[in-house]
Amino acid sequence: MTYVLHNRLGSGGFAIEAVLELAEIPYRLELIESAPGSHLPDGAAAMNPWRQIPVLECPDGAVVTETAAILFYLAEKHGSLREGPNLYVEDSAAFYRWAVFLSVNVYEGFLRMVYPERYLGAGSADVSALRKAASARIGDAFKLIEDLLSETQFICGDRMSPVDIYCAMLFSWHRKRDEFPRCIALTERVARHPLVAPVWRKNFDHWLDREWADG
Ligand SMILES: N[C@@H](CCC(=O)N[C@@H](CS)C(=O)NCC(=O)O)C(=O)O
Repeated sequence: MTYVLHNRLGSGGFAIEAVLELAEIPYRLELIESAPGSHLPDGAAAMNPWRQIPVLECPDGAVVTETAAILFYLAEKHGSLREGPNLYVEDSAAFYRWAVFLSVNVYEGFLRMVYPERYLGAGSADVSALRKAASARIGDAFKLIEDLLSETQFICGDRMSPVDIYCAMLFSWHRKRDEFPRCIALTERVARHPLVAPVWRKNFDHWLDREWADG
């Protein structure tokens, strides 16, 4: 049995698929037919009661959800995520720290923007205030990453790690990019990597800016 990655095009499973490619780990992709930004169909609850993707089914039958947890799990099982030719974790404290940081502050922020009804009390109409605050908070988080990238080329050092792939995906979803030139450069490096570019195009070309992967 091999890994089975459940995703839908344009969604968070991109980061896992790109990492599996870079780490040269065999997997099968199961795509859910659903538009990015919509709710997942009822059947999704069978694999993850929280009804979110990505979901990774492992060869031993384990099921892992939550993007950061999937990255940690794969890094524990496969040296090619930590010390491989395409991915390298120079600083494991940074790896754990920034992967969780991205999950709780950035990914969760996007969910506030996309699914505001989940975060507002019943009857509240202040969707635009919530979206504005979430976008500002996401910007604050990217400012920290931007500052970090003034010292190293990538988030965990001078080599690309799984956390860079995760960050590039999230940054490509952010609309206010001009003040983050280092995050732009990081995203371009990730999107244009020969092993990542086909996955990037497959996921994002139809609804996000094309320029990242076209280089
Ligand atoms: N905390 C989760 C968030 C995953 C997530 O929000 N996935 C989105 C797709 S990008 C999703 O499943 N959306 C459907 C929904 O929330 O109903 C993670 O880090 O993996």
